[in-house]
Amino acid sequence: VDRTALIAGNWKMNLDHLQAIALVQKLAWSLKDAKHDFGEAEVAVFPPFTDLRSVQTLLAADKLSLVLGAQDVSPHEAGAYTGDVSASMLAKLEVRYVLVGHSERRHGHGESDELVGKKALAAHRAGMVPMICVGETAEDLEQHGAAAIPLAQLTAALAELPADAEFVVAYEPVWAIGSGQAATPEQAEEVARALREALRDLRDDERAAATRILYGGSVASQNVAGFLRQPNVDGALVGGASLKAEEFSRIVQFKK
Ligand code: G2H
Repeated sequence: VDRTALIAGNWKMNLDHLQAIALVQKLAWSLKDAKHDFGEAEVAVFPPFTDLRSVQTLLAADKLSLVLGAQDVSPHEAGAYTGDVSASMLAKLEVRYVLVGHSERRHGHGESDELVGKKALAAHRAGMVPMICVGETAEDLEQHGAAAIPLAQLTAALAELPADAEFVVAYEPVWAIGSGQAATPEQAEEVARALREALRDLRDDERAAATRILYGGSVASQNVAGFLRQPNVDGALVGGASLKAEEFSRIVQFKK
């Protein structure tokens, strides 16, 4: 099965819209040197909401083959939800991917599995692809092993999504996020394999084979290839290292 690698840069709450423009321009420059050789990967950036319009405009003007992602979405369509941003608002900005259930949302904002699923549904209904983030804490790892919590989180989110909806899974062990202590490629593969296996039951063989499963958590240019070499790891969700143009372009041009 052909699962095009996906390298996703999650900027989190960094860069105002002017800094965002500067970063994308630098990125474009670095990548032009590489003649847009993304190592055959699809590359997406996930700026804060306030940067989306600027980045969208820049991508369109420069014909850059970067794809736009958003870091969160409201589960509601419209109305009295102060501070929220709807899926249709994001879709109008040509956003293709929407992160749902990032651990910083689950743990920092108390988002439940059910809410994560409803957000995924909202993104799907607006024509975007939810990127469902799952991962175990250090404590979970000790008590239940690596795969149990990610499997439960994925199962709960998919219960809200129609059977034919496309989605991406991002496996991010919470203990590896922003810690500089990435999982080993073998650890990532073990959970990715278990998640793909579960997708056979949760969906079907075809969807299980076609769905991209990314690894996230302290990915950098030095370790990205090790993850991408794993048969069940189809890309990376990159946080800190996506904020530096040269580093991110090295990641994007990973060679297996
Ligand atoms: C995990 C990752 C990106 P970092 O959250 O989502 O961040 O690469 O900084 O660990």
